[in-house]
Amino acid sequence: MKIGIVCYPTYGGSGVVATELGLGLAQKGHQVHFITYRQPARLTTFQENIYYHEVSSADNTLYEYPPYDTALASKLVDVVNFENIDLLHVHYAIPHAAIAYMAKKILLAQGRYVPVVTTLHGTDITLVGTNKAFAPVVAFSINKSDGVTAVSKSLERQTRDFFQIDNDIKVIYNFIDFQRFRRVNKDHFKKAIAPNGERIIVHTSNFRKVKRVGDVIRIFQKLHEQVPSKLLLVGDGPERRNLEELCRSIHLCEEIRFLGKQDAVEELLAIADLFVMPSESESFGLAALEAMACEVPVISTDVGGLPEVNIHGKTGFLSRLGDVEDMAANAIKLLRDEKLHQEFRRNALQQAQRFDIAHILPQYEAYYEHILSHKVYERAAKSES
Ligand code: GMT
Repeated sequence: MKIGIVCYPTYGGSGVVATELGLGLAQKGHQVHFITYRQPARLTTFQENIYYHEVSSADNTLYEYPPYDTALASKLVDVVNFENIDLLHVHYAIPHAAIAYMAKKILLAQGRYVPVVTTLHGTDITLVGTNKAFAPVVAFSINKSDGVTAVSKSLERQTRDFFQIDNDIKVIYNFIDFQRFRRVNKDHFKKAIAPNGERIIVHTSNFRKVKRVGDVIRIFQKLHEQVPSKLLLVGDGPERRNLEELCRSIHLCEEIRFLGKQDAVEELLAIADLFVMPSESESFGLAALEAMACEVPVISTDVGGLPEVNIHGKTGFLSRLGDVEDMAANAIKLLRDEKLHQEFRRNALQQAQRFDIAHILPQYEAYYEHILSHKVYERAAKSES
């Protein structure tokens, strides 16, 4: 198959999933064309069957906002025609599914039908989606997609709750590549971070408000009173400054390290004893899955798709949003009981294996085949003409 992938090329979960999916499909012999405004963060080396088409908005002083939507739609039309793309897979309802719809209509006017599969990742539905002003565009783009997938059952439910959806939504979970995310021995590194055998707690995110990194620090503060430990904060984002202030105000700067954006997250997870994700909203929680694949138990909230990934009392613990006391108590319980901790480590790996890319990738392939199959394809083409 020749597949065009549109995504945000940043470090965020949706960009990671889209890029890893494309790389996996290319390894299986499909031809994959990434169409984005920047080279995706995880698309670093040359790979057979992978193509990259950069979308550049016109640099025109006439406009306050460069017309990205028009630039992307034009690029899609061009790439689909020139590369003979069979199917477009766009990640995020807005703006990508909406733009893909425009490209599809233009191509249709030229006598060519290209089906569009949209994957919903969360923020487009739960946060942006709740902004009423965007709702008509989100609902329209979902309903007009030839196929729609969501990364968890929870996200599928929320999408139906928020919007008037008359299209099918197939749940295809996010996945993990065990070639990369697995526990490896990094003892020398662990010694450098925790010279006295302290426990290592890790949090990774883009430090947006919704991630509640302040709660991570509060949980750590309570844990640190009882268990010698260090906290590694990986990532960067709008809350960073406030978080640094918080660390200073509670005098824990020596114990908490801000590591910024890291490419080799798996090396940090290899030395972690616990991963903390106290998010306010999380459609799936890919970062938690990455931790679990490295045998790191997870302390998280019970929001969104997190209970589908982190199993309470088995791979970690779930708490209500904002319940810092409970999350800290769970962390202490786990880190004080070595037998329990080891058991949770094993369970975390076992649960992560359910999301092995080797199981999930064929689900996408089968879904593409289904969309391309005559029945679905012709019906959609008819309704669009
Ligand atoms: O969580 C973020 O801020 C990034 C966001 C994104 O769009 O990249 O992540 C969303 O998609 C990920 C991949 O499907 C999910 O693992 C995250 O749970 C989801 N984030 C939210 O729902 C807040």
